[in-house]
Amino acid sequence: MTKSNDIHIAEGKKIYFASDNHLGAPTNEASRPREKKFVAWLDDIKHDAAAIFLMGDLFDFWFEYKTVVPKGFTRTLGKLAEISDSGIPIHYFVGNHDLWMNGYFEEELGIPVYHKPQEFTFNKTSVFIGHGDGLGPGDKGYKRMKKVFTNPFFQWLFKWMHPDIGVKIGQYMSVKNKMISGDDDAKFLGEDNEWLVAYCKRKLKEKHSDFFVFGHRHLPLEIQLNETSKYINLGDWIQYYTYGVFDGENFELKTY
Ligand SMILES: [Mn+2]
Repeated sequence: MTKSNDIHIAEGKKIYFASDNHLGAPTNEASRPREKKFVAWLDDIKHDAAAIFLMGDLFDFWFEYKTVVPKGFTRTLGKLAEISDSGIPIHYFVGNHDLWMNGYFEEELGIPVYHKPQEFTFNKTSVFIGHGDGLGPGDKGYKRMKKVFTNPFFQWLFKWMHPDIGVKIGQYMSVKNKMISGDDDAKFLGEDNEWLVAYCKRKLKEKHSDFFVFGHRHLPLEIQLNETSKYINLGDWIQYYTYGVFDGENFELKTY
């Protein structure tokens, strides 16, 4: 398992990014066509991928018990295993819908899982990467909920519920109640009101990054932050089927 934040892109290779598949929403069956499309995309990109970044909310709800994980998503997990086993590094950033990961991706798939944003260097380009939830100003209700969701005691309590009940509650909170989602499916608020733009601009005052790449907004966005820094939002695999590609020089947002 590669856990270096320094990735070399060989000639002709690329780094791919995708986020917000929300597999399982509204049901496993209903999201199956989206899952198949995603697996076909993985199959296409594996030929020239130097690395793959999956940036959260792959699952609409995911919770790992000590010996149990939720049913479903077999095609995705199988494809990720195949690609990872072939030696292509995959990096996973948890989203607000699947932050309850606890070793399964590492052990089963050889995929490192990050719970916080990280800066990576691709050749000479610095890229700040994260799911994007709970960053910047606003979304106070979600930030309050996130404290509960990430609290070890509440996680421990939840774990003791029978998984058939626990996962049902999780799915309910995710699909119907929107308690887990927060503001993540809002419309474009304008550059001055996009809280991830505000977050990036604040970060830039401390340290330069060439690119900031996030998911979570479900909106494909490319916003120039200053002359040398750009914020990219990856969109989603529900409405847009967008993904990011970095070839060592240029970052492009494409549609599958
Ligand atoms: Mn999200």
